[in-house]
Order: sequence, then C-alpha cells, then structure tokens
Amino acid sequence: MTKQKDNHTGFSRRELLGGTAKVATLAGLGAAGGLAAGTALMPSPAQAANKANVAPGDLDEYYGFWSSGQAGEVRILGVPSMRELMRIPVFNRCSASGWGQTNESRAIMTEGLLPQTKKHLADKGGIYLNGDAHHPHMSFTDGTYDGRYIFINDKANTRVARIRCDIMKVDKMIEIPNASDIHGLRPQKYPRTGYVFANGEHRVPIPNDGSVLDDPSKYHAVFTAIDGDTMKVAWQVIVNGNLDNVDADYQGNYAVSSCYNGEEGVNLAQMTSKEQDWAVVFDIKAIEAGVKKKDYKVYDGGVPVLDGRKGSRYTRYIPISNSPHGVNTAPDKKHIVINGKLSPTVTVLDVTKFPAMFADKIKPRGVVVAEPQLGLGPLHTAFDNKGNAYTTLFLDSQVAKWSIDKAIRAFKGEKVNPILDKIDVQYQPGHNHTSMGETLEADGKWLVSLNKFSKDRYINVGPLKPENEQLIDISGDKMKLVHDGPTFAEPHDCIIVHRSKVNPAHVYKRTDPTFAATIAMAKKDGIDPEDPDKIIRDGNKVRVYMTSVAPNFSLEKFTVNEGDEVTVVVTNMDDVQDLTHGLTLANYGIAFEVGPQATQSVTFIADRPGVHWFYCQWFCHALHMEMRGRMLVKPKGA
Ligand code: CUK
Ligand code: CUA
Repeated sequence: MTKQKDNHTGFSRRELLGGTAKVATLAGLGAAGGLAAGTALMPSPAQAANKANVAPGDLDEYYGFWSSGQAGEVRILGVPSMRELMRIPVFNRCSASGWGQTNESRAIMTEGLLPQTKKHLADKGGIYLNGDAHHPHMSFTDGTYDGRYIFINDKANTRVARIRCDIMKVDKMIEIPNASDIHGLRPQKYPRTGYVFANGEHRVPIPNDGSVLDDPSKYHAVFTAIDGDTMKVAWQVIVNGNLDNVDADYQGNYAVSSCYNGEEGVNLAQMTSKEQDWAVVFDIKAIEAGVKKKDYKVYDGGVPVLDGRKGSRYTRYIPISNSPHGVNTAPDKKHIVINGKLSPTVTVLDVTKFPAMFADKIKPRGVVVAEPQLGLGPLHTAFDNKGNAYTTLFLDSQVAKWSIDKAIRAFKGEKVNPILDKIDVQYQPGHNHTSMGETLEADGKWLVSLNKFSKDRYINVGPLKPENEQLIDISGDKMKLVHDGPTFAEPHDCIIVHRSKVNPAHVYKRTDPTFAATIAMAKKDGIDPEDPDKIIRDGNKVRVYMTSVAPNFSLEKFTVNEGDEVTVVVTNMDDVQDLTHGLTLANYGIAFEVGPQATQSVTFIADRPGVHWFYCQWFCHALHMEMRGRMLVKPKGA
C-alpha cells in the first residue's frame, strides 16, 4: 500500500480523491479489490448521513464514553449524532466543576495514593494535575454492560479511576503499587466485574526507590487485578517482557495481554530488535489458588505479588510476531484477536484451547486458529453481531472488515479471502469501537474510528490540529462513512453503550457518599447542612455554611481575618433537574459546581485582605447576575 505517499506529493488525499466521503469510500473498496458492481447502489453521503442525523430535540440511541488521552478526562457523546453531551473530569483539574479543588474531589483523588506519592506531592498542591486516560470500560454482568461503573486507566501517573454512572462523577481513584504507567485496562466480563485488569506498561525495579537504576535486567512489568467493587488491588503478577493492552474472556477464566517488548529493551532499537514478541495469558483460577496458598511476595502496598514469568503455572506465553498491540475478545465467546502493529497480520486465539495449553497438552501456538494479513499497522479490532471483525490499519489509514470464520478457514488452507471490505479513514486510526461491540449484545450498527490526525479535513486552526473521530455505518455489507468529528486531544478510545443500559439521576440524593464527610463535619459543628447560615470559628479555622436557592445564597456576607483557614460549604437546596449553582470566589482562584441537592466545599487560606465577591457561575435564573455575596477579609492588626 502506498497511501501515505499521497501526503508527500504536495496534494492532500482529499484533493486527490475529489473530496467527498463517497469517493473516499469507493477508494477504500478499490483497495479491497472489490470495486465496480455494487457501487451504483451506494447511497450518496447525504443519504447515508441521514441515518446518523438526530434532529434537534431528538435523543441519541447510544451513550458514547470517550477517553481523552493526555487531557485526562472522560467525555460523553451521543451516538449517532456525535454531539458532545458532557465532560467528566477524572485525572485532570477542571476549572468549571472545581474537580481537584473541592474537598470532596480532593479526598477521592488523594485517598488512594501511595505514601511516597503523597510525600512527593506535598509541596505541589497535594494532587497530580495531569493524567493520560486511555481505556474507558463499563462494568459487566453476564457478558454485557450493567450500567454501574466506568473504569479508566491513567498511564501518566499509574492510576485507575472509577466513575459512578448514576451521577457520572468519579468516586474512586487508586495508585497501583509495584507497577509503572498503567496502560491496558479491561474489566472481567463474566460472571461480573469483579476484577478490573490493569497492565503496567513500562518496566521498573521493584521497589523503585533508587536502589536499582541503570540495570534494566532488574526491571519488571506487573499485571494487576483490582477488585472493582472495593477498588483495592486484589493481586499482582510479575511477567517477562512488558504489558501493553489486555482483554478478558467471556467465561471469567482468563485475561490476555499483549507484549511488544519481549526483548526487555530500554530504547527503540532494542525494543524492536526481535521478530517475535508474545501475548501472555493469565489463568485467573490458578492465580487465585496461588494467593490462597500464599505463593507470593509482598513489596509495596501490602498486596500479593505472584511470579508469572516463563515457566510459571499462572501464565502462558504465546509467540506473536512483531510488536502486537490491541487485544479484543469477540462476542462469539470464543476468539480473542491480537493486533499485529508492526506485522500486517492479526492473530486469532481460540480460548477453548487454553485449558489444553495450560495442561501442556498443546504448545502455546496451538491456540492460534487464524492469522489473516489485513494491511499495514493493525492496531485495534471491533466486532459486529454477524461474525465480522473491523480492524484499524494505522499506516494504511483504513479500516478492514473481515470474517473471523473465513480467516479460520484460510488458516486451514482453504482458498478464501477473509477481507470483506475496506474503507479509508482520515487519518491514521488507533482505536475503533462498534456499538455494544465488546459485549455479548454487539449489534452491528455503528463503528467509530478514532483517528490520530485530521490534516486537511477542517479549516486551519494553527499548528496544533484537532484529531478526527469518524462514524461509520456498518449495518450493510459495505462500510459507509457518515460523520467527521474534530476533537481536542485526544480521541483515544471509546465504548458505545445502548442507552437502555444507563440510567443517571437528575438530582443528587442527600445521602450521596461523595459528600457524606462534609455533612458529618457540619453535624459535628452542630449544624443542619440543609438549613445553615452559620459561621463556626475554631481558632484560626473558620467554617462558613450556606445554602443556595436560585437566585440567592443564604449568606449575603461573611467576615474572616487575614490568615484564617476558611472552609466554605455550599448546599444546593434546589431539587429541580438542571438547576446547578456554583460558587466562584473572586481573586482567590476558587470555583466549584454544586449540583441540585449536593453539598460541596472548599478550603483555603484567606491571605488577601479586602472585599471579595463570591458569585454563582452557573447561569441559573433571570437574576443569576445578582446571585452573589461578599467575603470581607479583615487585615492583620486591624
Ligand atoms: S493504546 Cu493508543 S492507539 Cu493506549 Cu489503547 Cu492503541
Ligand atoms: Cu445560581 Cu447562577
């Protein structure tokens, strides 16, 4: 394939192809070698786009949960409209909602940090301000989404967070000990989540305290199983090589991770020197038995760490050529696809052969049942409900649709081409995802391709270009591109969840655990937080309690002394849906959201004397501008 060269000729591909989605689609078919006959029947892009059109006021059929890579948050999109509906701050700090600033969010962000990290952050504000959020996945029950939680990794600072789907806010965030840079993440699919599997991608010494430095032979990668209910690490397994992506089977017995650095190198040349890497299979039941028998060591974090290196009864290593990347379990409950990255192939594993492999009755490669060559740079695969798979080809800037069955038959020697269709995407796709495609309820309606480059698809916005996420209709034989969506860093990964699976609340419950500690504090101060207009002074600590009801704060003003440690607690008494208030404290860098029926608080030092207005920043009422009050800070010695 020479597609990339187009970008070096001075012409953009769009110009070369004539600039319509239709022509691009045809070019994709041409590349698959199946052009001509059916093309006259293809609907125009406008017709095809109609299906994706959600009229004003109409609701989408699916929730899309998008990670945002280095932006560190999760975004909720409506699918198929691709409208961005909401952002959920996770590892980032959010100016609008006060995530990372409120006492409630800071408790969530800090309680799961290791002691050495708390120490590291002590003089830096106490929390990390960045994250690299790659893989959002919903909790499962019996092989499909159950609408409880979304789990997501932070590659930048080795964390895993949990989002509560009833309020669409993070309620737990933990740092993973003994590992570095959590990358691949997937929940157990059966019988339920259960475990959340998390891959430490980069190899480091254990413990990583400086006693080992430039001796990579003493570095390790660690696989972690987190209990998704308690958000505590259940156990860890040391492996050979490194750990990239992971998926679980539909039986609850195994997890499979890809390794692109079997060489255990620390630079590019070393990491890519060998033709063979592998996928490592974890035997969950054997590991649980090993934990029971205390066949482990304890390093950091007080968690059991088992040895799963080659020869261990807990793992098997399946040789795969050249830097495998994505790992994707098919909804046929049987096949797991490992995507080749530097190899043009994907490798199909048959999970029903795993017990024989662990019993050493067959060689690890004996579980491979197909290895079709799809094109250049296969990264990730998604599935429909008809036995087909959709693989992104990063280097070819295409998505290949292929038949798992045909690939298996071809592997056995039958003369059959497993590739059914190819479509051009713009440009360089990483992850893709189908509607409900990672569950037993895959429905084969929509495919989203998350592309790392937009190049010429949009008017120029300066040196930093948006990336591009595209919606593809996969309901027919041929894939049809129906929507381009520019996106800020970064369209990393997503899931597409039928809206029947998710049922968020409209207003908070007063008993919500995310602000229970604040209410307990109010009670200790002898205050009913729902009827508070009270200022408690406790040495130089001042706690200010107020409520909000549009368009009023219950306190018109409060007075503190310069140098006081002030905690402002706001309870939003409005119990109407969509009536969020906020509190912004001028020239103190303070702002936070208070949802209907929620209590939120912030603590700061009143180190600037003078008059400081606080105001509501959520436009809530015709008299929203008047929804304000004063903090009076008496100067020292006055
Ligand atoms: S990894 Cu980036 S394209 Cu982090 Cu999911 Cu494959
Ligand atoms: Cu309350 Cu604006």
